[in-house]
Amino acid sequence: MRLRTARLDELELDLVEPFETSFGVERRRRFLLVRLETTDGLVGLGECVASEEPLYSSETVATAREMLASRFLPELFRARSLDPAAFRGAVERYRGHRMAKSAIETALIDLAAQARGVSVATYLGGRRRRVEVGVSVGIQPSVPRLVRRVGDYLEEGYRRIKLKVRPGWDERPVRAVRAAYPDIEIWVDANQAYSPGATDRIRRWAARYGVAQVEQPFAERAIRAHAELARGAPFRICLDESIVDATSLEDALAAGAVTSLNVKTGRVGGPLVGRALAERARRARVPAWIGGMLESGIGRAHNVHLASLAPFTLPADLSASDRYYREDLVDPPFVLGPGSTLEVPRGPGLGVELSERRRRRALRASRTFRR
Ligand code: OSB
Ligand code: MG
Repeated sequence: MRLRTARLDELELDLVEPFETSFGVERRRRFLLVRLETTDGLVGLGECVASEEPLYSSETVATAREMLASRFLPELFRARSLDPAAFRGAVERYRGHRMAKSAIETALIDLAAQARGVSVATYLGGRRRRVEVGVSVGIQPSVPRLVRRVGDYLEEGYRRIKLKVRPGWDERPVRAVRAAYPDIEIWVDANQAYSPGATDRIRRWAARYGVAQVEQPFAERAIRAHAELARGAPFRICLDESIVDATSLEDALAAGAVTSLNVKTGRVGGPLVGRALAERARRARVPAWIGGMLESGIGRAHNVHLASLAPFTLPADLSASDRYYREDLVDPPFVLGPGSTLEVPRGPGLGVELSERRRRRALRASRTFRR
């Protein structure tokens, strides 16, 4: 099996509502889709989670497009095999650009699973048929609006609520949500918005309102500050942006800075590394879970397959398609099932179909590469 063509689509989808975090507001998502077609007619798909602006991380749609076109796709055309692990090895010497690498690795995993006639989940070693999920709720225009929004999601069936927080939008909204819903599981995510001086205040309000998990309050490199907050805390400290590879996880574990691991395949360079990090965390008794980047159905499908693996024990940031987009790119769309779960598609490969009509409608640019 060799690569015949690679296509890089740039798509744009409107979000059903703006998503506000400590680093900005997103109203639509512009992203790259990688489509690999083999000489024997198989098609593998991968989504790149880089955003237009370098706010969550330094990668952007433009840097990913450039690295895919000039380095990673040429590397793949030269390769003697389309094995995902072989590709990983071939691009390891290029530093960073993990989201771009992951877009190809996911497409290769889709191909490899199809070649074996199994689902991506089975290919990766996943056994669950349904994965538990929650919802990530952006910063809202007012506290009453937030409480209503959370109420809507609970009514839809989501059981775990993650609130985006930042200085000035933390204690008040968390207190109000806790007062309105005394028994729900509340997580918060600050996307690096606090300075270490805020440690005592965060510890106080998070403990008082029964927050189960505080995600990435401090800067990506601030391992000591996260360890300080974790000391004796009655909630988990989750690292997202800080963990980009095996070394950063090892250092965070040794420092006691991480008691919950968010795995995003884009951030760590692909599902193979993501799986290894979750297994490493499990040996340290640190639970892992799958994070989200507002993916379309292609990226979501990859994430749902990965979430079916044993070490991912906490509910994922993977909501139903209609929480993000009016019309998802895939058929069938993801819908919320019993017990706040999404069903793992049965495959082969991703087990969902890319709608050609909706792809065309969302398409802004496209480039095809041939051997
Ligand atoms: O930090 O988890 C994050 C979305 C974009 C960028 C960063 C994050 C998020 C989310 C959304 O929290 C999770 C989802 O896709 O539902
Ligand atoms: Mg996060």
